[in-house]
Amino acid sequence: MTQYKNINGHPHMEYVREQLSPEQVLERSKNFYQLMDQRRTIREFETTPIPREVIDNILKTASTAPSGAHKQPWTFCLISDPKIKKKIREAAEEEEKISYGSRMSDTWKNDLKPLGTDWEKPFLEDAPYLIVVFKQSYGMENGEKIQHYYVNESVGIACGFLIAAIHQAGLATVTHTPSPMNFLSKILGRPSHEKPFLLLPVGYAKKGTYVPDIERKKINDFLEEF
Ligand code: IYR
Repeated sequence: MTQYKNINGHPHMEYVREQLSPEQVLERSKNFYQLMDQRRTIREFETTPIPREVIDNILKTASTAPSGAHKQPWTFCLISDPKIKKKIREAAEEEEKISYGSRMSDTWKNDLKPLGTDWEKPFLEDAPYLIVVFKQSYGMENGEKIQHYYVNESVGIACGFLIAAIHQAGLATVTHTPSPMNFLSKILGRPSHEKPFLLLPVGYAKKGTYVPDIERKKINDFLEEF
């Protein structure tokens, strides 16, 4: 039976944790690491449809993320309409052409060379779904402003959960950040308190696609222990 008590006049319920042996904890930590270590950023997708229920599960997973004062300061826009995907691709490529042509420094472009990126973004039409994540600088309820906290941190964590859920389901994505991104607010008709944060195409990785042969930092290279 779930136990309840009041704290500051608000209902709290007892948190019952899963009972696992130390061996099970070790096994689960290892399995999850091995799964996540297989994740790669994918830039070429199959057009194969994905059941809507899968996408809903992925989105619901993202929305389990912790957030400042539990304000959940995010809106996820889900796009499958080919006409809107085309509009987004055209607008993104227009910006990216300028970025790669003149806005990005030579150092930046050099840093991207190993990844093989360019201004062309066919994945914005090929992937069956696009998810555009908006951060809410503040909330709006019945015409009233609601204060939000740690918005970037909260939305960033939700995006991390989203990317993990996409990978865990056997699907792929790329964290696309066309800059500037305000065309997304216009195309999707978002209110002014919402700002575009990240664009993620979701689909199956294209058969025969290639990813850069890069290494991840080893634990001793990113960990400082005290
Ligand atoms: N937004 C551009 C450029 C780009 C920037 C970084 I930093 C990357 O890691 C990858 C790409 C694009 O999406 O191509």
